Amino acid sequence: MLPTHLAASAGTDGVVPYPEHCARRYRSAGYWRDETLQEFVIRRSDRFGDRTALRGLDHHGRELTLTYRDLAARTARVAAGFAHHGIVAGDRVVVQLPNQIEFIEAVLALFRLGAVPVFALPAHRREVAHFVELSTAAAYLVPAVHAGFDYREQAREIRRSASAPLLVVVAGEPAEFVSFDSLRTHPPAADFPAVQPGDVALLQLSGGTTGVPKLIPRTHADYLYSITASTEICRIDTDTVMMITLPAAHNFPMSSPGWLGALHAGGQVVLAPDPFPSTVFGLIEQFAVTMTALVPPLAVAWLSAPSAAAHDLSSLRVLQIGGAKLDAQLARRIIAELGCTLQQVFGMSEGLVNYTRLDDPEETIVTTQGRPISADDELRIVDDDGMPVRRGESGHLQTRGPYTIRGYYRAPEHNAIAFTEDGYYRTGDIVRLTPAGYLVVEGRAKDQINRCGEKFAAAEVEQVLLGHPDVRDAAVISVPDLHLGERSCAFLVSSGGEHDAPSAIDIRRFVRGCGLAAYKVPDQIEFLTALPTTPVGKVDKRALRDRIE
Ligand code: OOB
Repeated sequence: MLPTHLAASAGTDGVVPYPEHCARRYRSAGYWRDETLQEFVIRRSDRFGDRTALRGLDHHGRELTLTYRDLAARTARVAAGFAHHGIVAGDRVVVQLPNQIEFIEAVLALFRLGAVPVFALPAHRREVAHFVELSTAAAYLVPAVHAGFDYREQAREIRRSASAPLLVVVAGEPAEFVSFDSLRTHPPAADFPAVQPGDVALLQLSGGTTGVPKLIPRTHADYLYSITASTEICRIDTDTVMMITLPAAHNFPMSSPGWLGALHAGGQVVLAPDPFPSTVFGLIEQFAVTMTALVPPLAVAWLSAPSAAAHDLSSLRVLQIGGAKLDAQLARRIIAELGCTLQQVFGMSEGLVNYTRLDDPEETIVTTQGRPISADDELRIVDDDGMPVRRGESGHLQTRGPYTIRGYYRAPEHNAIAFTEDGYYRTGDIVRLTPAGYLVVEGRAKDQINRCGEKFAAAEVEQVLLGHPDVRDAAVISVPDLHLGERSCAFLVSSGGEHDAPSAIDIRRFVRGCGLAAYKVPDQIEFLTALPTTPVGKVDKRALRDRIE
């Protein structure tokens, strides 16, 4: 019999392991090391002690600067606080905090305990109940009120419907819940049961291509490899000042190389509470920020902001752009107008990350989405029948490697579709390879919307729309958009005929009322008498796209 804390571990249950011969190879090649995120903060503190680790606002709105030593001390207390409330190694804890000090503290404390953070975005609403259920979470961590939304109310609802007891911790006025501040009052715990490098360290969110987002189990060894290799590629060191502009819970600003990479290398992390020029330009100037990561629509907003000229942005050395396709013309403008090195990043929370290298020729940086981190990232580009295309031709990207998952968490049926029999992840992206081995993203085969870098499955919104009493049929597609990159457009067939169709406002209110994250509410709504179909009777989304164009 396993001790209880190991039996409950996310490392064994619902996770598709790497085949043993691959694991052996990744270890012997030095990718997977005998290191875990559990010791991360202690080792960094031993090495970088009094250097500044983190700047940002806490939930009181106070501006804090923490050294590596401060961060380790806080983490030890918060970990002890979680343990006091019964959280043990292997427990899943849904974390839904904005870019504030408590987010980093909580995540590092959970790693310390060997507990497994599940990363929700602040924008998620009814999705969170699903994450809690699917991960059988032991705890849920929220702000009190953020951007006008009371997360305690959401926690109450989730707790009412949850099938197991749920500890709720609030960074802010806690009401009937446990306050995050109280976790910090615990005497620091010296030790917790050791986790293994192959155990699951965290659960990331997938954009989703079907009904609801899937959870992505990343192990200590694979995640640390992607982080440390990324710090080398991006030349992160103690001089790096990394601003976290995107939500810190997203895989890109967390690990590519992100805040974990900056902390690993002894750099500084600056948390931006929001990504808008009015906030971030001041932070860049004040803290001499050297690097940050954006999605393309934000880069557009930065370039067109009148306040750019009023700030000294000259400290910015590298601007990473990823999460959605960057147009070559925009890429050229970024280089010319911001005067920094551009780095394109084509990555996915499931694993594979591609970077243009900092010393690549400008043409490569502008026109490609980079090449993989690892010599052992295996890429396969296939046609619709699964046959490899000729080199240089475009096709579906499949991948496996030392930091790409072999399956979603507790999702055997979906895994049978999303992964090939020989363990490749079907990315759903259409790409081609340049002669130099760089990837160019040409499009997407998956039925997903990538709005401002935030992805969601068309099917998730379609299901909600079909719940409207006056909607008989629904199809959601993505439409190119100047400001958002892509916007969503819902084509609806009303049950009462075209003249009795509900209004767009009514539809939007309905979708919001069902509790979907705001970014999933259709940007555009069109009514049709019937949806076009393909010869086999499926909704013809291509015809819908043509209609819009
Ligand atoms: C990142 O991760 P996810 O999981 O939010 O989204 C992954 C998907 C990719 O499969 C692709 O469809 C799209 O987002 N994508 C891009 C892209 N980067 C991501 N499409 C075109 N060009 C790009 N540069 O978005 C992510 C994770 C780690 C690092 C960077 C991005």
